[in-house]
Amino acid sequence: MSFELPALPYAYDALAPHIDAQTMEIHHSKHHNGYTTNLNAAIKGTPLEGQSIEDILTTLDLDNKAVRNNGGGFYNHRLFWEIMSPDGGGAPSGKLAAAIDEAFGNFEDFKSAFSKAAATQFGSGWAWLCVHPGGKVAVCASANQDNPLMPGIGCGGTPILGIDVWEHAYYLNYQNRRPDYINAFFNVINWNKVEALYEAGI
Ligand code: MN3
Repeated sequence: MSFELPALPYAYDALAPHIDAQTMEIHHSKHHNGYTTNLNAAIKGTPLEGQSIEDILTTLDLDNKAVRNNGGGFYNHRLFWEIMSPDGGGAPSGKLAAAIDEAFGNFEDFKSAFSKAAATQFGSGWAWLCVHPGGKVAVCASANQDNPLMPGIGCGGTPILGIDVWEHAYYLNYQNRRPDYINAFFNVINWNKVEALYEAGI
């Protein structure tokens, strides 16, 4: 029983012009595929083999670099594909919208906080919107393929939205203009999915 690269829920060119087809194809078929293959190799024959990715990450020994990097990479990209859609954009509604308003004041201030976390993450990493027990939401960022499920990385909760700010996620189309990529990402956020993850994580 090993982890499998999940199929994208849309075509490689579906998110263009916000995220271009070549970036999506390389990102999914090379990068995500590599994390998946390397995760399987790292857990093979160990007590982690057969566990869910969530269980592996929430009990992770941060010194286990192979599982930290590749388990994080497997989980992070799987979430990333799901929370984007060619029909995305706009703003959340319902309980998630209320939680965002409570935490940030309004959607625009949330967008600013999330965008700042993504823009100022030094080097490779991710920015996240997480839900905490009781339903509060918060923004944080993590380095490399770390994510909020991992204990002790200084960014916690259950991730319901994440943006990959590794250069491989945007450099072909945006070069060094990470803020332009972050702005474009908001045009493809699948808020229906993020809301469902919020409801499941309350
Ligand atoms: Mn990536």
